[in-house]
Amino acid sequence: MMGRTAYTLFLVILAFFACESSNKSIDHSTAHVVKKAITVPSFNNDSAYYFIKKQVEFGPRVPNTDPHLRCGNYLEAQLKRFGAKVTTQEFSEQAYDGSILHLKNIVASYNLSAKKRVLLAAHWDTRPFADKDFEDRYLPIDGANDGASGVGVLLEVARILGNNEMPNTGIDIIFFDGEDYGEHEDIENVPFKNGLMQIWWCLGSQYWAKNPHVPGYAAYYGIVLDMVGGKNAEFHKEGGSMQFAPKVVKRVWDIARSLGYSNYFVNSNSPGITDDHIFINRDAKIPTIDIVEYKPTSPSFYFGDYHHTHRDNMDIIDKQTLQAVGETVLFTIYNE
Ligand code: AHN
Ligand code: ZN
Repeated sequence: MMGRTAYTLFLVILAFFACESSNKSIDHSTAHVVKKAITVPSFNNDSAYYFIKKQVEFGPRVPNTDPHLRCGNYLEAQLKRFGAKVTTQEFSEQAYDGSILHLKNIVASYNLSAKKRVLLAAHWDTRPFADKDFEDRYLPIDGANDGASGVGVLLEVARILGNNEMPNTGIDIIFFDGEDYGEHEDIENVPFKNGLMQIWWCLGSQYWAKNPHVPGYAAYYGIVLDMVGGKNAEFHKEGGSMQFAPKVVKRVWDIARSLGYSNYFVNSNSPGITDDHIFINRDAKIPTIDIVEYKPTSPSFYFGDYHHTHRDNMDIIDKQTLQAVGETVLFTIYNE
């Protein structure tokens, strides 16, 4: 892997040659605009792993429970510690079972003066049951991968942003609530709401996309992380991402390949999935991709076999996967 110093040097040399070659064909008095070489800081997978473990230790982060409340406060406090401007959105939504969920989206903003912004997101709530398990199918899960992994990687990105030179763009990190409160597998007829078809998943992103934390908020593009910590995970080019943001998919997959992570960021397509990126694309109109473990080769309907079971715990979290995802995201935002 290229070290920090080597990478900066590489950029400087690249800039030098860029000027050299153009000098041959054009007037020497022409001023050259060379983008300032910013060193991409290193991603610490131990740190990301620790942030995942911390979340899991609160207990399942199911809306309307104490672990959910306490974990939300922890996330806010961490982001403030890492120098972000933190905005929260508290709102209530009806769930598929008629209960009212008290939800909170948490937004961390960096480089406030930058007009060109990139959005990074993950969901911080966890599934209230293990409906794809064979046992205890009505007990909540740890959600180490489904939930905590994306947040863990982005907390590490926030820590890095707070301690290093900023990228050229502004960065907004959003932790969405209420993503995983969709109907239990046993429910045969998905309930309607006010006579209308309703998607009971992704309640936080659905709310934010219609009520952004800053009125008229715009971003150049967005990246959602979901289930990004599994051992030997494969990320395929997901249908919704390809429909709404094919250029962003290409850019991220190209960067992953240049870093040697083609075994994780596989050059293959997978079907679309209902996840937070869909609403960011559809309602907030920000081209957004989903980096999600959802693979055509999986025997359990595209998902990993831990998905929505009690096996989704710290045992399946792998630091090498976290490194591949974290480094790819960091290089993407620092090269904008
Ligand atoms: C559906 O299963 C419809 N959506 C999955 C989105 C999801 C759930 N991501 C993580 N957990
Ligand atoms: Zn889930």
